[in-house]
Amino acid sequence: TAAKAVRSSIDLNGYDPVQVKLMKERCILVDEQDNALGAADKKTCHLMENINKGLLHRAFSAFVFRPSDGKLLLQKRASEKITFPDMWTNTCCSHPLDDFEQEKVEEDQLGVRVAASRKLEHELGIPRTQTPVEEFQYLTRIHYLAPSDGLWGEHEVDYILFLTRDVSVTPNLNEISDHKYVDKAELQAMFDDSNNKFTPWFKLIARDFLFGWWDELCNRKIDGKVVAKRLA
Ligand code: DMA
Ligand code: MN
Repeated sequence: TAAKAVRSSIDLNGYDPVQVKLMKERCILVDEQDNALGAADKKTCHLMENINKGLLHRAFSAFVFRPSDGKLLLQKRASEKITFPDMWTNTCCSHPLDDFEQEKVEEDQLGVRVAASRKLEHELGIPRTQTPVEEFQYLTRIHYLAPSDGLWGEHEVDYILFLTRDVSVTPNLNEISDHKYVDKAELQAMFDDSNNKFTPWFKLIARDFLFGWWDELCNRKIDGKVVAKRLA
């Protein structure tokens, strides 16, 4: 199997010790049809050497929108991150883990929903009560590959989840160095400013899904809240 062909002997000295520990998390390996094949640690999954041999794992990208104005919550990845540091990206990305029984459940995308709720709390300090798993709207899955710095990269089947909810943010500074809410024009202005760096998956998802979503947002307000649903 793919897992046998890979190695994980890269030296992690010199990286942030908290992030190094997180490299022991066990991701769910999948084939290109998202069939689960087993598990491998996060370090193994994110080495380009292994990715180039076809190693692929399951992930999610969560997008949290503010009900009052439909703005999207962005985060800037901390300098401590081993992959894609210091880049602006969507609210939260990570992986459902083989370490937790619940996060392996595929029915109704339960595993990735639970993982999204867990990581929104870990990275942004959003209490799990504010991210009920059934409220995430599942859009689609995308298969993509993106190098980070030569050594590291991503190769994932990525579940895209939208959530429209008021949330309280208490940043975990080991994970995120900044956060902000943006509307479509504000995000476009950020993209146009070459001083800003963005993760490759966020640029891709923004182009293919997010701008269209904002275009189709029903801006009619009910009880003072934007109805964040796609128009029929
Ligand atoms: C990995 O994100 C998932 C995607 C969709 C790129 P990440 O690097 O933020 O995950 P983690 O912080 O758990 O390593
Ligand atoms: Mn990954």
